[in-house]
Amino acid sequence: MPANLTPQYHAAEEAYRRAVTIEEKIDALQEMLAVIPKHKGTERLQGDIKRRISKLREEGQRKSRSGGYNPFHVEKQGAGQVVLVGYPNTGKSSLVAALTRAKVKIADYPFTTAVPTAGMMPYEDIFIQMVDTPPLTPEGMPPGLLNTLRGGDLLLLLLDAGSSDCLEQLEEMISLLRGKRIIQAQPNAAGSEQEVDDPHRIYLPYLVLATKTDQPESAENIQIIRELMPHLPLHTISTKAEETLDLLKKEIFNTLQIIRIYTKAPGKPPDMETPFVLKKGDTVLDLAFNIHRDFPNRLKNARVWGSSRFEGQTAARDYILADKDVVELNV
Ligand SMILES: Nc1nc2c(ncn2[C@@H]2O[C@H](COP(=O)(O)OP(=O)(O)OP(=O)(O)O)[C@@H](O)[C@H]2O)c(=O)[nH]1
Ligand SMILES: [Mg+2]
Repeated sequence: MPANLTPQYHAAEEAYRRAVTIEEKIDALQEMLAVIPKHKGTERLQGDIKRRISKLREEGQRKSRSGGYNPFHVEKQGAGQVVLVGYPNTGKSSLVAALTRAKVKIADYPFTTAVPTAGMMPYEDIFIQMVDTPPLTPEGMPPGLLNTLRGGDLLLLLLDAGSSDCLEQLEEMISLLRGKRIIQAQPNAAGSEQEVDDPHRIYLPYLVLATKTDQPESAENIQIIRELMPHLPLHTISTKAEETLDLLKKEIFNTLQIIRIYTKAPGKPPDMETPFVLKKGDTVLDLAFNIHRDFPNRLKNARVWGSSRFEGQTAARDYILADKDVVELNV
């Protein structure tokens, strides 16, 4: 008998495939079970889903009994999580050391880093989390790293611009990450539609960093990459040149698509110390949600300084905020 699976079922199945943690997997499987058409044709599939749920539950219980420590799970902190990825010796740990206070090991031999290590990078008045990772190889990636990458908000693909096989490494790395459906295909040409690998998938944004540009061979390699892949989001850095790191920080902030909002109480000066960090496109209502779950119910109106036409303009709940706006929420 044909199973006649519905779009809701396929959506839940897709969520299952995307799920990273045990909890997310169980949630998605339960949803699949809830929406699966209940007839003889799906009995085996229903049994299979139930078995998978109970196996995951056992796994979860085992993990929590043993403390559940997973070094490849990096708890998110700060305004965004940026995960570095690349072949051995490309300078991942050096970059994290240059941008944060994380204690990472740097060495001129490969496979120095064994597990992810996170540090916080100050950017103006916020902190962005930078995650150093163990290296990729042409054969693939260490078990667990896939989950670290999927958890990030932005990937930095590092490439040793001074090495003779850097173009090969770049192509292999992109094809490996595309194969794992973490990043999407390159745009074909300026302004053209992006090739869609899978419309249901959430791909991570990424920047390609050509590192060690203080090395003489790097200029030629970078020129070749620029000619061959003109649409690659390519940036060049050297941990020995502070100005390249400053530009990188700005680029990371822009690519994360976040905005900082400062709040003020009526009749009081704004708190310019600790901004709320929201996503580009977020509204007054999103800000209210961020402050307190039931704030939106009590919200009467808001006043905005910064992006509004005039200072202190009254703004509706759906007013789209901009970076560095000051907002007064009135209840
Ligand atoms: N000249 C130069 N050397 C660099 C730069 N960045 C890193 N290096 C050197 O490159 C070597 C490898 O650096 P790491 O930061 O350990 O590289 P990694 O990518 O973390 O290496 P794995 O942990 O093995 O994957 C070290 O000898 C660094 O000193 C740079 O910008 N310029
Ligand atoms: Mg390292």
